[in-house]
Amino acid sequence: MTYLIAFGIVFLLAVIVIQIGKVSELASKIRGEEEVELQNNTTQGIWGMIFMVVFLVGSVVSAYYYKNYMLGYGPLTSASEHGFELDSIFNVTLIFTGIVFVLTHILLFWYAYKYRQQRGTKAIFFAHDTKLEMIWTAVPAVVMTFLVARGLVAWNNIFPTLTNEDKYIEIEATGYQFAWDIRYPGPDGKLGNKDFRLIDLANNSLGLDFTDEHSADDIVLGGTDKIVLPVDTTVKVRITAKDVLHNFYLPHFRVKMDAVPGLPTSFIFKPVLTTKEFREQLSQYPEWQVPADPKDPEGPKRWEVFEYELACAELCGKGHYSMRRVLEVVSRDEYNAWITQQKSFYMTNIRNTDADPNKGKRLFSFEIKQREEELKAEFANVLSDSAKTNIIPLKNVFFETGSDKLSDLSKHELDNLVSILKGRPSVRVELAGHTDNVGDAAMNLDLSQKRASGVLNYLVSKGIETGKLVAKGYGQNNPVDSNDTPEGRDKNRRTELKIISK
Ligand SMILES: [Cu+2]
Repeated sequence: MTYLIAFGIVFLLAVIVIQIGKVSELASKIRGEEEVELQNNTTQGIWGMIFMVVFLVGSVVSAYYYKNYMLGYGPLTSASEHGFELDSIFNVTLIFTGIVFVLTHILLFWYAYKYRQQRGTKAIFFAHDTKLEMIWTAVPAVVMTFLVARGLVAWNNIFPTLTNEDKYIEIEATGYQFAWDIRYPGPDGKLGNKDFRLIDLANNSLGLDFTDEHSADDIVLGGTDKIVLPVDTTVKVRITAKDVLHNFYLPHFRVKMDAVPGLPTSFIFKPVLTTKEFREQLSQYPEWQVPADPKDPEGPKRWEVFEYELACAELCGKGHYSMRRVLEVVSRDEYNAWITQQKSFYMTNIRNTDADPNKGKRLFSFEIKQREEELKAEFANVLSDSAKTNIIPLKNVFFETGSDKLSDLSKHELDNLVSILKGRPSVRVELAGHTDNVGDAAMNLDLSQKRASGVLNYLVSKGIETGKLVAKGYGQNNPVDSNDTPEGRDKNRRTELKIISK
């Protein structure tokens, strides 16, 4: 029905145009054709001039009226250091193109009016004018050279070569249909390796190489988590994509860079205004003092709910809009507090699962360090007067299956233990071996005794006096969990340390 009506309207309009044409044809026949054409030319020339004035005044007035809604003006000044320079380049370009814009429009309509066909005038014909050609080639060339040179200088300032001495944070943004994965380096400050061949959508969607220590402590922010960055700190963003072209766009920071599958790009910027400071800046402007939700006039104002945002500036598919992410810029202290709360992706999701290539084979230096702190704390706890237990499980002591041979990984835990025991010369401990209930009870008892002795021998070889140590095997007699599940049996096979005297 709608199509029918639209078709009807178009048809009627065509009929009207034809009829008007017929009427003016008749009129010109009555009045003389030339007279009518001259009259038309003058009328159209005058209307053209009126249009030009309305159009130019309208352009300037609307640009002025809406200036506070445009990036770079009013409240929307840059929130990053380099953004001010970029804005000034845009302003210079706007001045040049603005002059050309106004001049060409005035000339266009003025010429159409002034040189309209009049009685007794004749158009001049010339095919070529060298001077004119030179002027209109040289002027734009000079202006363009100036703009491009300025742009190049700015580009080099925006992309400095960062050295290790520059204190900067490097994060990584991976775009895919339809979200961003944001990766932060862990405490080591370095983003680890990744490899597209390791991508496994269930466990490792970024393809992180978990055998790289730098990857093992990396933090990955999921699809909707707020991105947090510290103020006054240089941030380098590595930008990649997994499927199609995306674009990493932080409008308030004047950061915009394509995210290209297979071709990593990057951007360097330094936020200079925290989210709070930017909101305060917005609160000075009437446009931002209105309620954020027009249906709730008592609710928070627009400036109060403002958030910096990351958008994908590439039409990458039908869920494109959902790539929006909130970014919060906070003080450095707040950032440090936030980042220490974030958990390593590997340690939280992968470590010691079947997807872990390091399971039982390797401990990372940060794990060893962390375990050292833990062991010290556990020791301090069992030696304190308020201690509720005198047992410390030696979590990282492992043996080869069915044997009393200590695995290499155990040495880290035992070396830590040696240094703690050396610092507490009065302490005597029992090393207790336990097994699960698989196999013969007598053999388990024997194995647990051998394993406890193995630990004792290792400690003695590192300089602990034999008199301070007792090794005792308990076999399968003291389970701490059910022997019916593999996880339970895993827990029951253990070596413990018991304080005999403080
Ligand atoms: Cu996208």
